[in-house]
Amino acid sequence: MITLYTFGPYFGLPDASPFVMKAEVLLRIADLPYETDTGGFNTAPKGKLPYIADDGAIIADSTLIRLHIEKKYGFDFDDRLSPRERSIAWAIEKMCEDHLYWAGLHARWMVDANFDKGPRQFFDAAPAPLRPLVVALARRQFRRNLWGHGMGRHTTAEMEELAARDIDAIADVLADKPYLMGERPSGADASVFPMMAHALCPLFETAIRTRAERRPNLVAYNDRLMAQYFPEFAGAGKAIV
Ligand SMILES: N[C@@H](CCC(=O)N[C@@H](CS)C(=O)NCC(=O)O)C(=O)O
Repeated sequence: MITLYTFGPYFGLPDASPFVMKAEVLLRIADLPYETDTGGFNTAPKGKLPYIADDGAIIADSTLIRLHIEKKYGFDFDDRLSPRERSIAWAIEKMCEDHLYWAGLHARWMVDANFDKGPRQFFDAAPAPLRPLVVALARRQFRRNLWGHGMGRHTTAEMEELAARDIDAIADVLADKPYLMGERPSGADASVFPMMAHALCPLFETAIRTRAERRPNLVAYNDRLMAQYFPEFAGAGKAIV
């Protein structure tokens, strides 16, 4: 049995991390049985979640998990796609993960109002006297990560403008199809849907959310895939505001 190490549900979403949601959707698309464990962060081999344990093998990183599933279980997530479509799907996925994600991270971790109703709760288990220090150190680390990536060097307005292009690109590629690349889910949906679920999370006030809400096909896509892959969370995000 595969064990998927997760953060667990937060903010009315199946997981605090879109990458963990991605790993879970990949496992569900491939129809592989798995269990989840929220106790693995401190021993995460790359200091991040998700990772999986599969029959003694540890695979850290959602995309490497995908490659593992493809190789070990002979499952091709993109079997219906042409080489050109596979390339478009890969490019959109990586735009989400390596560009849009970082703008969202800034909006959630660096904007006090969002941080206070969101990520601050990750530290609730820290001893009360130490908690302010732990929170400050974590936010400083995230600020450094944002700077290292490069997104954090932009002004808020610049980040929002860049993220808006991402949102519009996703909406335009999706168009009126049920899934990003057509009538059936492909590997990119495992990534793009969780990114949209996080972008559209009604708990947070962000320009990314506003931009995504302007695209009805994105909102419907998120609702549809949430109902398909995490039916227990369909509508849950709306209920927590
Ligand atoms: N490239 C990784 C990214 C995973 C990632 O960024 N995970 C974040 C949560 S969204 C994390 O665990 N961050 C913890 C930290 O940086 O301390 C993947 O695809 O799995």
